[in-house]
Amino acid sequence: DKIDESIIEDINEIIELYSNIDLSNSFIVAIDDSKTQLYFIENVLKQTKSKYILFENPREFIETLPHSKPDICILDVYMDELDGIEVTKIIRKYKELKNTRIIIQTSARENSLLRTLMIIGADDYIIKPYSTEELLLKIINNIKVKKINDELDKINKELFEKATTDPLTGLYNRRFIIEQLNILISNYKRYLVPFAVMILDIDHFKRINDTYGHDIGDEILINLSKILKETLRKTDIIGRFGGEEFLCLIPNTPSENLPIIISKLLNNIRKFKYKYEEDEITFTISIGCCNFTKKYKTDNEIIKCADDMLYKAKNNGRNQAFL
Ligand code: GH3
Ligand code: MG
Ligand code: MG
Ligand code: MG
Repeated sequence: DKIDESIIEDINEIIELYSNIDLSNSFIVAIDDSKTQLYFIENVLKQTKSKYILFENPREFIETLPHSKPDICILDVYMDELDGIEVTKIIRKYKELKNTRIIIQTSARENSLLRTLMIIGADDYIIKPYSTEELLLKIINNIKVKKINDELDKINKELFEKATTDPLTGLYNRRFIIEQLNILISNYKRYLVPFAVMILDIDHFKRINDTYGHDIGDEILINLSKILKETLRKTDIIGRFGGEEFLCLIPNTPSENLPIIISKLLNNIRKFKYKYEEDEITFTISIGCCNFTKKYKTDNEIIKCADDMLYKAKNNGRNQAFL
């Protein structure tokens, strides 16, 4: 049915009817060097109840990035300080703003301009002069797309985490760590980027389970994971390989630095105490470590090398490393 304008005067009613979305949580930014145009846009934004900020100077807007995270940027093309094309390019450099919708307003429908807009990653355009309803329609539709894209990102992130993470410790799981190992192997073959593979295993872990129970065993695994994260670098890839065995990939570390990292790790674990009733539970680990070199062809070969070293460490009395 045709909606009679006289019946629906309140813009919010239109928004609700048309979109079923609440714009009050949306954040919209408009950048235009013309005060009159900004005033017009403000009148529309005010009625949507969204949060908004207006900028006459595009540079002042750029300074708020990427923290300000607008849902929509309404940008004028021609501005003295910095044109809408340049502003769009800057927004698109921030990966945290990849879903921010960019609506360009222009007074000419030039194909060369439209082509440029597509190339630089603008999402939409609106021809000046436009009406309140035109701008409103653009805002509502772009907010819808923004929300859908945010939702998809969230789902993807959750799926990725599920597929790559060990639920008990939050470390990477075996599958992901093997994938990463193969990436490092390719990088080594192509660019000779060095890396080391380290396998570590808790000594006599069965005793901890037998003495204190499986749940306390789990706590020890969680605490060991924390120590690994704290001791190794952010660029190191730490995974739970299975049971009480962990695999760490250490890229870009000269082999002479490996003993330093390893002794730091062994020390931090020796110092650790888990308080349980009257007891203080301690544990040790054994480590096998290998640098990747030309003599290895596959992931299995380098893992076997680290495993052989681990075996030596165990046989030599545990609580130590072989490399
Ligand atoms: P070693 O020094 O030779 O490594 O002795 P160990 O006792 O650590 O080795 P073993 O392989 O005999 O036992 C490993 C134990 O780890 C047995 C198993 O029940 C326990 N384990 C494996 N996964 C988990 C887990 O997720 N939680 C707990 N609590 N225990 C686990
Ligand atoms: Mg202008
Ligand atoms: Mg063990
Ligand atoms: Mg084991």
